[in-house]
Amino acid sequence: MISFFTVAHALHAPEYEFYRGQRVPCFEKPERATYVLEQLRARGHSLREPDVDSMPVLRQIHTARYLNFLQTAWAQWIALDPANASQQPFPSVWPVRSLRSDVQPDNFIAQLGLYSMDNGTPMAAGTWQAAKAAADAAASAARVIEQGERAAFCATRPPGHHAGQDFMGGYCFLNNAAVAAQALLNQGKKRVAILDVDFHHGNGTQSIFYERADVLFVSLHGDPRTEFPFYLGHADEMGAGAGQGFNLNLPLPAGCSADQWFEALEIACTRVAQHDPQAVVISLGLDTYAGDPISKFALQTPDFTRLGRRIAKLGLPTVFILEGGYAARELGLNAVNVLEGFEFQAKVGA
Ligand code: SP5
Ligand code: ZN
Repeated sequence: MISFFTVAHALHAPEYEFYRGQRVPCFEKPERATYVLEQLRARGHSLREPDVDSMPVLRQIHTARYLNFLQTAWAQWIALDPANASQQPFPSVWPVRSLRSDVQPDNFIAQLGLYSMDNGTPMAAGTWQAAKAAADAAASAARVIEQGERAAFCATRPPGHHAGQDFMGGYCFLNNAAVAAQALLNQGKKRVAILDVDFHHGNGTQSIFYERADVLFVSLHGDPRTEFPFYLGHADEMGAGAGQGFNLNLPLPAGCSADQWFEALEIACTRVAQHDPQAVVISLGLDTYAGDPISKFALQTPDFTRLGRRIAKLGLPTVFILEGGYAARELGLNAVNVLEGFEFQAKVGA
């Protein structure tokens, strides 16, 4: 399968995030992509640069004022004080219930709060360029599917599934999985499914498609009662309006076994098949790995091969998009195991 990669990811390299009030090194770091690239090369996978401009699709997924903010954020930050070039901006105030989010403040930090769900999504000088390149990869992956490829993988960062229509969060800025799904629909496909297997609930993707029946969203993840993103991802969220019944959340207790996880995957895949989609997008978070430093599931490296095989059994054109996964060194191994499990099963037949 074709894997999309670009060195532009490295332009997003903030130094630190906050943990219990302290600055700690970022978990979502450039080495993540490097290790995936190394494994792809070592195991003979073909690599391609993104070659589709995602801007038209980004405008279908995100609001104009949010896209404008992201593109101009760093310049605004530097304009406040040239010394800010070596500092990271963080939001400090948010428009929660009863405060207005319809009026964009002039103050940059207030804008940052308006467009952020957390203080855990640091920006750097090249964040827009890196996030845009990852979205371009998602659009490029959709195009090769249109051209007849069975599957494609985006070995990209920053991730995307926490980013909503008009906000960043959880290390995410642009929703790459949503871009892939929308690009597949733009080709004339009538129904697409997104299967999100990241440890964390893909709140951004869910909310983008919550009132739509053309994109089914299915997610298995750590129970939001105890796990990030905390405020979305419960089992009773089933879609609204035209999208009623087209959202399925399978929250699992932190610390659950790999067996329990694969049982939930079976339910997820059954629902995807029932949707009868013309393509599936996999939000491929690998933070379900037992050795992940911020997550609490128990998958081992061979389990990722099994995951790839189960996805192939759906028998659908498939776009894989890298989301989380913070055991950087093992990330490459686990990611490529999913791809090779998929390819093996696709070859022997569903
Ligand atoms: C894409 C993705 O996986 N985003 C996850 C965002 C999680 N943000 C909260 C991180 C909290 C880190 N806690 C550190 C625990 C160290 N023991
Ligand atoms: Zn995650």
